[in-house]
Formats: sequence, structure tokens, C-alpha cells
Amino acid sequence: MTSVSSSISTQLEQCSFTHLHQVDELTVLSIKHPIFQANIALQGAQLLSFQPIDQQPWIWLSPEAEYKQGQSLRGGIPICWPWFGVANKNPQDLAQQIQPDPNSASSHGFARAIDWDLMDIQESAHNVVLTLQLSYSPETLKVWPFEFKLRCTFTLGRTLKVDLETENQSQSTMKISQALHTYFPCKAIDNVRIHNTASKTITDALNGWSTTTQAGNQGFSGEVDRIYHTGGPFRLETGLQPLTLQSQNSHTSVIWNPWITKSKGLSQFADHRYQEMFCVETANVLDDCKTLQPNETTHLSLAITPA
Ligand code: TA6
Repeated sequence: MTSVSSSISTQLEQCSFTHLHQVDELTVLSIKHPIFQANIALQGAQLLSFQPIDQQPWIWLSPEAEYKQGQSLRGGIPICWPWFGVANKNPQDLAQQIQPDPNSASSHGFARAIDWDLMDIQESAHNVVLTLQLSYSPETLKVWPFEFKLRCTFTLGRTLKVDLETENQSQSTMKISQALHTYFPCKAIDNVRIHNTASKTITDALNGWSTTTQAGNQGFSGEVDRIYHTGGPFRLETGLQPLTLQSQNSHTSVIWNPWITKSKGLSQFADHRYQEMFCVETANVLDDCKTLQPNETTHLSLAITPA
């Protein structure tokens, strides 16, 4: 089990709704609150589940998810940082920061695959606020030669809020791309509609990263992997609880469904799972990457509410 500080251990002993438990190789925060339940893995500060009492889950997690050290789980809200997607599909000045070679770097950065520290838990009758932190280390410096501090704050209650703060603690300029890679459940993928996407500008990863305009509101009748040049808000019509996804300080959003062929090659994902999920990822990518001067911070936030 990942160790927590003595002050956090003391806090946990006084918590009414939050406790730590081990699931296979991972340490998971389990929150059973009168108005919601949620789980967050310390590895990657990855929210795995969120379900208001007497509602269906708002977040999708693969039934094939594996709780193993060094790999994010398929589903929930993986934190993609300090780069999004394939490293050398990022702006060149960003990719060149990755050591020893961006071509050999893993997709979606490293923050989602290493343990974060639990820093604070605040419980109330209305919500639970949890803060997790990731600081640079000798291991991260080998890949990403910057001193940094990440703080992720989850505010869970009648809404689901996530705030990811990045602080550049190095003495040089640091450029990042990032995303809160949220997986949503749906009753039937063919009937999903993501409202407020019609007429928006998109960059299509499946069409040579070409930029075009989306015709009607986004639905799914095949593989979709595209960057919308907007941070929303989006209304998600899923056949389950309709949801609204809002963002702060994001002007790009990635919409993804692997469909049949890609599903067959995806880890932690049975071939038919594309029928029950889709992603809308709150991002800073392409022209929306963030350049931080020494001691500068930036926030990327999302809020999910009933529509
Ligand atoms: O968000 C879209 C995407 O970049 C897809 O291209 C696909 O790779 C997906 O993320 C999942 O990536 P992962 O590394 O978690 O399997």
C-alpha cells in the first residue's frame, strides 16, 4: 500500500466518509458520502468512479480495468500531463523538452502512471474536497527536465469538479499540453449526442490532422478522434443521466470513441465496450498549449452537473 503522511493518517482516522483501501497493486480512496460515492486511485490521482445516490454512474470505468502499478486504468478521468497524446504530435518546441527522445515517450505523459501524495481531505454534509499533489523527482527529471508541482483538487457533491494546477518551479520556461481525459457511460453509443458541437472548428486525428468544421452535433457511427477548438460547455445526451460538462481555462476538447477495430487492440477493454462509453476530454492542446515562465502557475478545470 502506498504510504501516506502521518498528518494525513490522522485526518483519515477522523473522516466519516473517506477511507483508503488496497485494490490489487493500487491504493484507492473510497468515499461513501450520504449524497454520492466515489473512488480515486492515488496513482495518477485518477478518479475511477462517481455516482450520486439514487442515480446511475456519471463516469465510466472498464470492467476489464487492471489495478496495476505503472499504468492508468481504462476509464475514469486519467490526467494526461505534461503532454497529451503522442509526444511528437505536439508542437515541436514542446516535444523537444521530452528526454531522451520524444519518439520513445509514452502517450499522454507520465503523471497518470505514478503515485501522487494525498495532501488534504475536507468533509462536510454537502461535499468532500480532496487535494492530491505530484512533485518532480529524480525519475521525472530524467524525462521532463523541469522542477514542477501539480495539485489536483476534487470537489465532490451534487456536482463533480476537478481542478488541476501546474506550477513551474524551474528557472526556465516550460511548455505543456494536458487533458482531463474523462470517460462517460452511455446506454447505446448510436444514440449519443454531444450538444454545442455543431459548426465548431475541429482538427481530425483520423483525417491527417486536417482542420474542418463539424456539421451537426457530434454523434457516433464509427471511430471518432478529434479535437474541438472550444472548451464547451457541452450537453451530453447519453440515454442515461443527461449531463453538462463545463471547463475553465480550456479552449480545446478531445472527443473519442475507438469503435470496433481499435477496441480490439485496446488494453483493459473488451471488444464490445465501445458501445457503452465515449470520451470528452477537457484539454489544453494544439494552439491551446500552456507556456509557463519560472514560478508561473496555470489551472485546467472541469465541472460536471446534471443537465
Ligand atoms: O483521447 C484520444 C486518445 O488520444 C486516443 O487516440 C486513444 O489513444 C485514447 O486517447 C486512449 O489513449 P490510452 O493511452 O489511454 O490508451
